[in-house]
Amino acid sequence: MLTDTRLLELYDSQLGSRHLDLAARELRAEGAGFYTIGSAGHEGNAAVAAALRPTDPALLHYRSGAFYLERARQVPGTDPLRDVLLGVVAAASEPIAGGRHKVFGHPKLNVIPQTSTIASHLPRAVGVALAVERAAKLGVECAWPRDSVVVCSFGDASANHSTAVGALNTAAYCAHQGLPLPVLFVCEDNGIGISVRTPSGWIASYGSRLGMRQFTADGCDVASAYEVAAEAAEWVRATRRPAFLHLRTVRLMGHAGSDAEVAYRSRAEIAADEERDPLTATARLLVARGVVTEDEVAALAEAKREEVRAIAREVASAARLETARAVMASLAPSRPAAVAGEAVAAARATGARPAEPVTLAQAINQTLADLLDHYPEMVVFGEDVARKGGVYGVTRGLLRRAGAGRVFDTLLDEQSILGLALGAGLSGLLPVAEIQYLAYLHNAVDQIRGEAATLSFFSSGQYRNPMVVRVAGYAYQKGFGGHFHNDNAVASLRDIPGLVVATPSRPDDAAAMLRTCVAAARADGRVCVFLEPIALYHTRDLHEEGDGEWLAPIAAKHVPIGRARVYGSGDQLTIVTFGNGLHMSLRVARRLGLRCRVVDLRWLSPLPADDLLREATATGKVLVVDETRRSGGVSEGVLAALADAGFDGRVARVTSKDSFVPLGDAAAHVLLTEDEIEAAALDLVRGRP
Ligand SMILES: Cc1ncc(C[n+]2csc(CCOP(=O)(O)OP(=O)(O)O)c2C)c(N)n1
Ligand SMILES: [Mg+2]
Repeated sequence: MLTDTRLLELYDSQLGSRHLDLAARELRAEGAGFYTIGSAGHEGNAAVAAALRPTDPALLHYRSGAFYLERARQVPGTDPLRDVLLGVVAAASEPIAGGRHKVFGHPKLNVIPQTSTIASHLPRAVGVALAVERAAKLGVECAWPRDSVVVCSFGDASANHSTAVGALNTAAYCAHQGLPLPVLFVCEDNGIGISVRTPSGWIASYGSRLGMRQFTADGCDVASAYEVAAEAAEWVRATRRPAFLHLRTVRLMGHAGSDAEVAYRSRAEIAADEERDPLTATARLLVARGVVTEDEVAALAEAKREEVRAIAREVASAARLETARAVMASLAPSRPAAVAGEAVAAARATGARPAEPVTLAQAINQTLADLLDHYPEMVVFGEDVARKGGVYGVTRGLLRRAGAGRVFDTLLDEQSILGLALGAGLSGLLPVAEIQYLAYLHNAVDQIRGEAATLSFFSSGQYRNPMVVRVAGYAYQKGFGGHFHNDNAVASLRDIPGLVVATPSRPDDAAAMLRTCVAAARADGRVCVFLEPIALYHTRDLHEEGDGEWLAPIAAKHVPIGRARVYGSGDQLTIVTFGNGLHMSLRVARRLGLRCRVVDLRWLSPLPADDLLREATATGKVLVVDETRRSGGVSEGVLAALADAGFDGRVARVTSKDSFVPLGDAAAHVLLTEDEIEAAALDLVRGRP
């Protein structure tokens, strides 16, 4: 049971949270604040913080203000009221996002900042919980204590998002198999999502529908909520199983400052919520227990109002982010020398490899094996990667080599695979996840776009989720699989700030580039997508059958991010390409007998702009050979890079069509062909338009 002192402290957190909401609206009215979504009515979540330890990683709902304050009480030297207000005014000195967003987050409090994309943090929460246990099993260092409980809160409407449903299902799936997964899901149920009501009883059985232990607490009664939350937290801590805490709350003061809820809620409904105001309930309890008098309780509220207002006045004029450079400083730390050092060390540690030439698939496979040997914290996972060794055999033998704790099959859900990488990277593991086909990345891409790539940005680099996501992609599978095994859509990756997109074409590059990506993840916390051309996995020859020119030995070297590779030094034409385009372009160049140089970009993001310009200028004629689509494809970026750099030579491009790829031989009608490359090359060299 909560002691009188603790009850008074929880009341203090609840009051602080409410007055932060009010101050945020005042700051908005004065034109100094930019965020008015508050926690009013949800202040019972202070009880959840009280039931947990400050070392338990927390991924919080945007209404978990009282949780944040109550947790900060447990950590000396923090100033949570100021933190939140600095966030509201987007001050550069705000301790987590540095003025980039208003979020609850603090490394000292183990509160990991979240995006505004509702439910997108649940897959990561599952990943963190799995990582806590996995790190212990592997004997590698973890960011959180061995007996942590991961807490993850969200709203009742958010519980319906497929991302939430997927993550909850993954948690239940793990528990069903006896895999330890210490996560406490807390649904802060105010019965509504902006203006849409949640059907009565929907959340009451949510966790139990999944076979999860469900706890129910009245968030408007902080004392009883604490009892339930403490029981739930202890149950998760002891059993290492996931649980679902249904915290019944009300929503006061509308969805946000700008929301006139009278438009969609009756006055009676609004009044009924006000009747259940959790602050009034705690005040009544304090008086009933004889801890304070009615006058004293009112004085406490007034004092808190003054305290918060005084800080609000101070922060209203705090310095904001002044330049693009300041805003972007935390996007993606990049220390090329450190990355090179890391990659070279990993390559050296491998020892000498027989200089026998291998295929692209073998090169990736052997490099993964070497890296698993070198990094005890590295884990490799995805659909079918372990027992089967991947659809194309790229991960074959890794399970036997590194064991089931480090190489494992996941369930069939790309959001969960990426969420696992997000949580694992954050917790200290080095995740190398696989997405089976590029076409299946798209339904989960927000886990890279919204989550992975923004964590450093929204935490001023204080949190990071290093990861390498291997994706099998591109077309040319001789008509097999249709669009879904031949997808060539890369636009949704190329515009993600800070994301590294690597695409190896040849075996030797694949090995070196994979080492670089893993090194960039480890040294700089980078998020790297490693896009592998399926059609080249087992390719051996280049010009003629049996020439073996697409095989190469794995050399112990590293490739800097954003550096191209150039074939030939001809002065007639520069062909710029990547992926399957390299194989086609080298063949065309030989057939035509032109004096060509062929540039393999190798990195689609960041593009190798310097190498590109140098090689373009060398001939003055550039043909971009791009197997992706004409619109939104890579060639647009290449042309723009040349134009930006002031290249004034001739430029042309050949691409695949703006189409999905059909099944069978019809695929050839929409995919870029060697004939098209040949014709365009000749036109450019002969000076035809
Ligand atoms: C993926 C996504 N879709 C839509 C929104 C816009 N949005 C913000 S909050 C919200 C309602 C959430 O309701 P609930 O989960 O019940 O949380 P509450 O605000 O009631 O605490 C919506 C639709 C969003 N942030 N993210
Ligand atoms: Mg709600």
